Amino acid sequence: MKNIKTKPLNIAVILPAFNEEITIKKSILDFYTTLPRASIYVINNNSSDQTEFIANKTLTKNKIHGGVLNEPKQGKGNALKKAFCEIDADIYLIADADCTYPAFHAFELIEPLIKGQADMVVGDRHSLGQYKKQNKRMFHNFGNKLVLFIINLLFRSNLHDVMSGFRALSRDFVQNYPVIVEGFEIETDLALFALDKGFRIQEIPIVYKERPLGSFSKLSTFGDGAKVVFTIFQMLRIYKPFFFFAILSGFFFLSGLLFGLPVINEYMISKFIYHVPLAILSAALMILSFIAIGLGVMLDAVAHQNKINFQFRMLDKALKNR
Ligand SMILES: Nc1nc2c(ncn2[C@@H]2O[C@H](COP(=O)(O)OP(=O)(O)OP(=O)(O)O)[C@@H](O)[C@H]2O)c(=O)[nH]1
Ligand SMILES: [Mg+2]
Repeated sequence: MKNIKTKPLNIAVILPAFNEEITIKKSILDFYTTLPRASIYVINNNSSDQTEFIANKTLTKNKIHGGVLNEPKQGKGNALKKAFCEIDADIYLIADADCTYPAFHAFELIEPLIKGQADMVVGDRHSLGQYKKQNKRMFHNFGNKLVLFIINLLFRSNLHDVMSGFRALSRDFVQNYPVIVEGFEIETDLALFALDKGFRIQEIPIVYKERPLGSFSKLSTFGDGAKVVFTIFQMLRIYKPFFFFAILSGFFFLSGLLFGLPVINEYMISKFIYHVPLAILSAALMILSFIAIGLGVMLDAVAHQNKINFQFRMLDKALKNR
């Protein structure tokens, strides 16, 4: 794929946009005002409105470095994949193109990366209580909190906002992050990958605004909520296999015990098994339980080895870059 060089500061502002004709111009100009030397890229995804035209016009008229990239495969994840593959920058600042994340926070987000204090800096919408106030969709707040709780529990982290669309990423992070999700699960996936691989995450409390009148959210509460839960499920299976298979094993074990107890009881009393199908079912569940825990142990070793390989690759790169 072709590499687009960003000059002169190598900061690329990435604005994924799908039908954002009402807000795209202001989004670009706000970031241009805050970071005049950054390149600004709009990643357009089959918008049927004037998004592409307005974005191109705004960038050209104001002589802003960057451009509009068109990604035919729908989804925010696909849009970011396009951006990470084609844009060469030292810092990637991602924001929505809907004016909900104030550009005046941009420097706060990239500063820890410039200083080398973090690999990912996230604009945290919750700590100032802004998201709850501005977002009128009850389930979003609940969904955010649930996902956050599970992630913090699993990774023993203390994050406040895993689903924020406003984040700055280092070049190192982007070069090592494989985008494997297509839609809005990308935010959760970014956070999980960073936690699992030991990248340094910093959160900056930010002000969050409601979408301006006339502009519409692309997020479907239940459809995208289900995808996020599925991503967590997948991540558990991949990153925490022992935990995942231990739960599965526990489930089989308890069911086996439940079906097996009457059979054992029967055998104790009459020294004979009358409920043969129940005994077979119970034995099968117990076998499944042992298979599951065995799988957990094996896959845990694989995950551990993957982590070691990943760290070696990073180390190798760092040594070569010296
Ligand atoms: N390129 C691209 N961008 C998308 C797609 N879906 C959403 N976006 C953009 O991603 C950003 C986030 O989408 P939103 O609809 O604002 O989702 P949200 O921020 O979770 O929801 P709100 O709280 O309503 O703002 C916006 O800039 C969208 O235009 C897509 O399929 N492709
Ligand atoms: Mg938004």
